[in-house]
Amino acid sequence: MSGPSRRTLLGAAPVAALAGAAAAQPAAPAVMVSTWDFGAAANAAGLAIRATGGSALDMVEAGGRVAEADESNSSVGLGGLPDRDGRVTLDACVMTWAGDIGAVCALEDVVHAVSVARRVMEQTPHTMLVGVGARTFAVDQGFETRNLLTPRAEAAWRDWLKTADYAPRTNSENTDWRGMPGGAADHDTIGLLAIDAANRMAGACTTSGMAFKMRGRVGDSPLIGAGLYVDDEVGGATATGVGEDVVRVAGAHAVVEAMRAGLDPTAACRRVIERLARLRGSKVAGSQVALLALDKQGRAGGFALQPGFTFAVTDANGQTRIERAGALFEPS
Ligand code: SD4
Repeated sequence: MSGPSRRTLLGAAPVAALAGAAAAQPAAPAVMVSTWDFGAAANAAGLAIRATGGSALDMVEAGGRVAEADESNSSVGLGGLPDRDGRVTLDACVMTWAGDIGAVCALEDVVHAVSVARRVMEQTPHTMLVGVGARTFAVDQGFETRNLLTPRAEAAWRDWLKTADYAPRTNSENTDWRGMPGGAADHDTIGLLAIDAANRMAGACTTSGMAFKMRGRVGDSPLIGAGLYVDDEVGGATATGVGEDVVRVAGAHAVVEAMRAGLDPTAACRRVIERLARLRGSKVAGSQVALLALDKQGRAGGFALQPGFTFAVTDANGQTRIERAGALFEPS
């Protein structure tokens, strides 16, 4: 992948430019960031909500819903690739400036997992619901059910069954994955962080998880502290990539704590990626983990194990740029 996907360039104006990891121009403070090229469309939805007085929570929920409704992306919501039993199961969470949190894991038959996670936060005494209980709750709350397995995702699953080789592919979010739906515009987990007009931050993360995972497997995305963390005094962080490795370092929380200690978002993400590499050595040599952070000053930054991680950064005027994160295993 050498630039933003064609769909991003065509479909999500105004995307200013693909900035290098060390972009020279001073950027306006960001008010919303999201993972991957796909984040541009999500940020546009979030900024529209912000302009009408919506909260940071409304912004990230709106952005997450864009990704969930887009059946051309193969790992969020509708059209997500299934587990190895052919079931699409969704994981999502939200976190607000006030430390309110909600999450769902292994949710089936409901497109907008991020909204169900929000409802868990707002309507229950709990912070997480899983599996059948999450689905029952969603139905009780009035969410519609439908089959999330699209013909393309089913075909990809049937193709995968021929080898049943479980091998997560680096940067499948942005790159062609032969035999997979989505092609050049394929995307994966979306993590979102936003600051509203009242200067409050919230975050969300939503995914169908790793393609062809074991039934019942949950990654980092719905886990507060791993896939997402927000601290309104400092900033927030979110993660994408191989969830098992994100969880090992409590990725998002570790990034926020590094920012609290004084690092800027890029350096904070880098510190946690380096920590993961020290911890796991050659075991992460072939995997992708990418971290994205936004601090309360509106500085955005990311860092990854492998090159290829991109993220969308949007300012208060709605101007979006796609940035390419630096990586630990950047070829020299
Ligand atoms: C997971 N972190 O379920 C997710 C997958 C992902 O980009 O982010 N892919 O492990």
